[in-house]
Amino acid sequence: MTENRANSTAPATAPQHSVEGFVKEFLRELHYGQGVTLERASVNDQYLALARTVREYLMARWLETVRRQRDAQAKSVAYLSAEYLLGRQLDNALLATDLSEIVEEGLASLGIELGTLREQEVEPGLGNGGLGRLAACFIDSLATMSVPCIGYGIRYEYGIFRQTFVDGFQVEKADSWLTLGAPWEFPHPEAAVTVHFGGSTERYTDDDGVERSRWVPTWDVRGVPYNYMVPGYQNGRVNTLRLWSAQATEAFDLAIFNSGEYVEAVRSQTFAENISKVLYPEDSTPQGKELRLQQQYFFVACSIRDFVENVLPADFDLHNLPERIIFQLNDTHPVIAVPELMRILVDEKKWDWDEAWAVTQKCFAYTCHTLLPEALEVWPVALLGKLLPRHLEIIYRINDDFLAEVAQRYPGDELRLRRMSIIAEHPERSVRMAFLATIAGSKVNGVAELHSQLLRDKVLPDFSEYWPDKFTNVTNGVTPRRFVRLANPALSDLITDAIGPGWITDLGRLREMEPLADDQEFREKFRAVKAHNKHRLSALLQRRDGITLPGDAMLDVMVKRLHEYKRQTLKVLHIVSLYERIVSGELDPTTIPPRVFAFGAKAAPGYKMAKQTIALINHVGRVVNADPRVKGALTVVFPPNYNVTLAETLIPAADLSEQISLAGKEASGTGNMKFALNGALTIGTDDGANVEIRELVGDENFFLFGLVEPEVDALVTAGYRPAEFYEENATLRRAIDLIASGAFAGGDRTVFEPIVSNLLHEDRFLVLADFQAYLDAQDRVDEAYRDTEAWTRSAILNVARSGFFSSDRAMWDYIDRIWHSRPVVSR
Ligand code: GL4
Repeated sequence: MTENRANSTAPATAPQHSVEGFVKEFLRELHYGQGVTLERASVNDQYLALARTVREYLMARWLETVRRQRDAQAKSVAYLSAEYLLGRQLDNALLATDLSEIVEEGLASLGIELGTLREQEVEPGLGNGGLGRLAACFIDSLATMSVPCIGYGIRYEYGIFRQTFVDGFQVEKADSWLTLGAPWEFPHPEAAVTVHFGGSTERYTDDDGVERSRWVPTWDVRGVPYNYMVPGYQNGRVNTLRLWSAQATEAFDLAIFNSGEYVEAVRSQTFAENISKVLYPEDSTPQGKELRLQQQYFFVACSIRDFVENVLPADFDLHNLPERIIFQLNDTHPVIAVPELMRILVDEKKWDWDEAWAVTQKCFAYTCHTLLPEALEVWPVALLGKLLPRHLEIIYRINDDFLAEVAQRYPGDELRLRRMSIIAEHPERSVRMAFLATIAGSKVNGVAELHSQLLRDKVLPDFSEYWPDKFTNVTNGVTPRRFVRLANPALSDLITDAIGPGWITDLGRLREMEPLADDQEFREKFRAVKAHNKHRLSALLQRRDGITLPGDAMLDVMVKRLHEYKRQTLKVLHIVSLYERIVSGELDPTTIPPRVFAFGAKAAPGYKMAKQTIALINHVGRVVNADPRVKGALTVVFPPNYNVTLAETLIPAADLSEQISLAGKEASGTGNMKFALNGALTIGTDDGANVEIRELVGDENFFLFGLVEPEVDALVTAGYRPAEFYEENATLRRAIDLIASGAFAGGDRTVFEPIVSNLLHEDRFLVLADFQAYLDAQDRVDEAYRDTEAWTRSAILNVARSGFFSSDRAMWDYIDRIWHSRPVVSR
């Protein structure tokens, strides 16, 4: 289905919402869609037929949603994101259509277990971590809120790599998520768009005698759109996610082929298709590679053209564009969309520059997702000029005009001009994409209160001084559908029994549970839910990885990308320290609550320190788990390939959520929200959204530790010397020495030497400075956990007070503060 301009015919009718209706349709799909009989159908056949059947239930709603939105001429959000970490689709679609029970029963009547088919789905891992998952949560919320939105992105043939461990070291495998069929996508080759690259620009005089520039590109690719349904929760709405796949404009050169040079003949095809071949597995550290810039331009050029030519009516006056669209830039990855829209308006539509700029500025808004300086994208001028010469010219002009304005406001302030220029001169001449986004965007937002403040004060201070009103905050959120209702059915039932089902679309209503924290019977039920979720996790890990979890232990979980600033190393030091204190006889293991330490983390394939840390966790785990002296007290598990699917079972089982990044480094975090909503208590620093979680759940229900951002700043400015902490703290010294001794590497001192020496001599993220505070906080955790009733009370309050972290709320904030769009409710 494309949102083309043809008059909509009457929408199709969905199959009957009954067991009978479902079974009939399912068998029809099996027979005529898959071409097999029930007897001969493989599990994959059954899964594909099921997915297509469920899809049919959504189809009429999809067509209807598109029609309504078009008729209403409503303002749409175009969410431009290089990543969408969607997770599995089947369950979400069943939930949206309220079909779960019907399907379960219908399949059972055919002797098929829904659970088996569910397991067949490979999740589309088209994102790295928080940023990509956030995009998926946002489009879920907008659909549920009936707000018109098109998600635009890239249909990577290979998503985030599949992680395996070989001798504890990460080994990456290609993620072939499309191999067994892709029943959720709708390719539209007929709606393909051509995108140009390379070449040069030239000056010419147009028919009206006006001097103009134009782009003379040298090569092109086709972007083929693949549509995905984004169903709202039981509201009859289905929005669209449109991902672009790159194809060659000409399949191959027949002349070369005929001369027998087969490989050479398809070279251009391979070249073009490479653009959407694979997701860059970097998170918070962009790769300044040409292919990445190609990906970025490819998908935004396709998306803008699609919106202007296919979504808007043919006679639409683009001067009114800001009334119909807001392009939300998900970090800097899609920022090249700014000069692209200018190019369309100025070069193709022949508008005046100022006229085009006035419209463009109203069409974009920019979300920054980081604070790490190395994560702020810059493109070398040489590279950008080679790939997109006209865009570079446009960027120069935007910069000249902007700097002229600044010079007027601050006469003689040369330094300021240099600081604010889109073009950086050192270490090489390059384009600062965050500056371009800030200058072009109608609004700039950070993703948690603290982050937005640091963004204003530290990352873009000149800009926030220049445009104080441009800057705002929208604290991130997560979708309660996937991360509570689907991931935690037992808790969902308990909540619904207590306060009714309204919380699923109005998460603030969880507050109504607060008094139940004091109800002993309710607390017992709540504990039963946790125990049930632990069993469910235990069964999954057994099946998936052959990992056995001990029966009754505190589940302490740290899941997130492996990054030094997130400080998985601090967690390891805690475990090693406990282990060392037990085996040295200092600590009696029977005096602490038994704990399972669970990790999940992928490291960027080129990030050596991160990969070493993964190996260290695995090696520590191996030694600890095999040592009878700590048996029962300490267990370390690290299931490979942490992804959305695993998160959905792991998070609901957790007792303790580890959010221990160095203050001032984690922009927001969203895992932290998922844990709190599922009744885990947080041990965390004053960082990102942890700050707001703590404010909401209350100090007494949160384990805070560590330096605060100004202290971090002061310590670093004064000259931080980690070795001093090592020398002054015997517990820390013994833990580090144990690692250095090779105890976790079969006596080999060299294996983890880089980690040890990094900690002692560099320690960019102040692990050693926060070590003692972290241990003290962990002691408080142990103490609190011993009081089962009080712990449960805190856990319930975490759930009840975390409703703010719904992505629905985040979307309302975007609407209020940035987009000024509204739901389409009329018929
Ligand atoms: C991230 C931040 O690191 C993370 O704190 C934040 O929650 C997320 C969504 O806003 O964006 N930025 C990058 S890059 N990857 C992320 O996960």
